[in-house]
Parts: sequence; C-alpha cells; structure tokens
Amino acid sequence: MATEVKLPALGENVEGGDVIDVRVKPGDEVKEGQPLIEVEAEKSAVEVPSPFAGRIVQVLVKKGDKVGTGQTVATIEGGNGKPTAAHGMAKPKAETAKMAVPAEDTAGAKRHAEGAKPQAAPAASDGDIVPAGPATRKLAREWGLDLGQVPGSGPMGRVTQDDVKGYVRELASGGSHPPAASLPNFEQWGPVERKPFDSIRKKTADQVTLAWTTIPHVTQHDLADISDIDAFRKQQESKGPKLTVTAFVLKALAIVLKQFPQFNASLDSAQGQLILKGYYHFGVAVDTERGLLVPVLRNVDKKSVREIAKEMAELAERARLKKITADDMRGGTFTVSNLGGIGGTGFAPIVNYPEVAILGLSRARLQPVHREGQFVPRLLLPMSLSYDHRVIDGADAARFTRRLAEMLENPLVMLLHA
Ligand code: CAO
Repeated sequence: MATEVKLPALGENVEGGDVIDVRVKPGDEVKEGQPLIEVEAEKSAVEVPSPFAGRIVQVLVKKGDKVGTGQTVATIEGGNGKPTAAHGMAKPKAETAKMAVPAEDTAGAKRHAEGAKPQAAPAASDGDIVPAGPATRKLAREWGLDLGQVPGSGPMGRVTQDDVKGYVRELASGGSHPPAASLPNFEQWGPVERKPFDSIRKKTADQVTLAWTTIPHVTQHDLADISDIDAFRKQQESKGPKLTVTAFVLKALAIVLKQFPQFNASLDSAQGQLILKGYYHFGVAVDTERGLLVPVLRNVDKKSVREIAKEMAELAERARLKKITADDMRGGTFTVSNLGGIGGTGFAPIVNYPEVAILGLSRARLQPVHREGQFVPRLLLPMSLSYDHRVIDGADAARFTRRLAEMLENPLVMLLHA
C-alpha cells in the first residue's frame, strides 16, 4: 500500500511555500533521504526527502505550485512506510514519516546572526541513535564532528544541517557566539530604504560564512602574460563562438590540476582523508541581476577551448535568464571567478566549500615587461588563487599559479596534454 508523504512544518509561523523543483516522477526508485521536491519558503530552499526507500507512485505537485504544511506531495510504496534505523529516526510514527532537511543552511546562520539562543533539543547522550538525515551526517563527518554533541532543533531532536553548521560556527567563534550588536536607528540621520535579503543573497551569505569560518584561507597572486592568447582570440573572432579569456584559463586549469591533484579535492577531516577527484567540473562565478550564481561546467579536461567557451556562454546566459537548476550548480571540483570584465588589479576570493581552492581573475592590462634588454608592452592577467591552507602549502600554491601562468604564456604546451 502506498504511503503519503506530506509537507512538514517548514519553520515557525510558516504555513507553506512554493515548489521550485520536483526531483522525481512516478515509477522512480528512491532511496531513503533522497530529495523528492524542493520548496522555497521565506526565501530559503528546503528539500523534502523521501522518508524511506521505495517506488514513487504519484507526484501530486508540480513546479510553481503553492503547497501548505500537511499537504500530500507524493505517495510511495515499499519500505513499510517506515524510515529505516539507518536513517536515524527513533520510534517513527506514521506522521513522522514526513520530514524536511534544509538544502542549505539559512535558519542556523540567521539564528546565530541574530544572536538568539537556538531552540534546540539537548544533544543526544552516548549510545543513542542521533536522528539526522544522510546529508547532515555527511556534513558532520566532513568536519570531524560527533553528531551526538550537536543539539538538534528538528522534530524529536532531529539534527539538521543548520544545526551542524551553527555548531561549527559556534566552535569557530570560541564556543559561545557573541550576541549581534544591536543596530542604531539609522533613520535619525536621514532617509533609509529597507530591502528584504532575498534567497540567493541569503544562500550566498551562508555559503561564504561557512567557507570563511571553516577554511584557513591564504591567497597567492601571480601574473600571466596572455598577449599571445589574446592575439589568437582576436584572430579567431570571425570563426564561431567567441573564445574568451575565461575559456583558455579553464582549459589550462584542467591540465594543471592533473599535475596538482590536491587542488582538485575535498577534505574529509572525520575520516582523515583527502578526497582527490578524478573528474574536472569547474564552477564559474556568474554575475546576475539576482546576485552571484556558480553554475558548473563539467568534464572541462575533455573539451576544446571552443567547446568550453560555447558552453560557458550558454551556462552564463541560462543563469542570467533564471533558467539554471540546483543540479547545474552541484558537483564542482574547483571554481573560477573572473572579475576582469569589470576591472580591478587583484582580489582575494573565498574558497567555494567543500572545494579547497578558487582562482580569481582581474583585468588584464598592457604593462611594460623587460625582455632582451628593452621594455615591451605585454598583456598581463592578474591571477589570485585562494586556497585551504589545511590541505595546500604555500610553496605548492606558488608552483601551481606559476605553472598555470606558464601554460597560458605558451598555449601550444596545452596541445601536449590529454
Ligand atoms: N581581463 C581583461 N578583459 C577581460 C577579462 C579579463 N580578465 N575578462 C573578460 N574580459 C573582457 C572580455 O574580453 C570582454 O571584452 P570584449 O567584449 O571586448 O571581448 C569583456 O571583458 C566582457 O567579458 P565577459 O565578462 O563577458 O567575459 P567572459 O565571457 O570571459 O566571462 C563570466 C564570463 C560569466 C565569468 C563573466 O561574465 C562574469 O559574470 N563575471 C563576474 C563574476 C563574478 O561576479 N565574480 C565574483 C564572485 S565572488 O563575489
């Protein structure tokens, strides 16, 4: 018999939200904890996971629908309608086979930013199964946390990703988060406008806070002479999709990352492992009207510069037309942020957690370079590599940016690499 999956309470005084993504269709086999739909409520996205493994019988909502708390969103058969023990639900009831896991940390960050005391159940004691979803467990493992120490704010003390992230921030700030300083009444000095902090802004805020509080950052700067690449780009202008600076950098990066695999990695501190990834999927920061989005270009190492340029332009266009999906922004191994179209001489980007390095590009400028006894004008591209110092040493970062610069200075060398 099929079991109904209902929309759980999404937060205090939140009666429902808008369906922004439907991840399954009838007939799909789903695993316990696998997201079924994504709902935006109070401008933050919430994934509604499958309460148990089974087969989807019906999906009763579609993208754009408004759904209320308690409304049936799907029916599933199999799994006895009960979450398994591995899922961490202690004493499941029929009603508790409905749960939501925040896709990204928003409530936790907000709670801490506001300096309010978390409304959380006490941490589980030794021997208890800590109720938490697979994504939360993974997050805790990545940080080397004992989930039992994290107070859970969900139903029946369930630990959410928010709780884990909030707990990490609290540890990072020395154990007790200082209350946010109260703001003065700005209106006393003149007119002000109060605008809501929208969901993309909130997600960006959470992501950068997470990265900044978790990763010890260092930034390495270097310059790459891209005069020859620029001349070639211009020469190719009439022959198909525009070859951009970003496309050449992405291509060179895929080669250099194979030589420096620790930069294409994630740190699993719980397992004491560095996870070296054998695929090269690069996030590219795109400036959109709605704010920063980072779609991922996949298998860059297997693509030509022309293909990369074309795909990059399509991805950026989709991002700007609001056609990008959550999946388009997942699975990146390294990120590039090119602010050179706007200007600047250098900046220190924040690593896109759980990656370990990010490359920032600033505006390439003609500069005098001393060569064979005279100064010649060359186009120099400023590169700023921020990296996780737990994983990467400064000397390797300097070698990495130098190798990348050499690759861009002698683009023919790229032909020698697979
Ligand atoms: N140096 C000099 N000129 C550059 C350059 C650089 N590093 N990067 C781009 N340009 C030039 C381009 O050649 C283009 O000039 P022409 O039209 O004369 O050829 C112009 O600047 C605009 O380029 P672009 O921005 O479209 O370049 P792109 O296709 O290489 O970049 C993208 C695509 C998506 C990276 C870019 O549009 C973008 O959104 N950048 C902003 C990223 C961002 O917001 N980062 C911050 C994240 S952290 O807060």
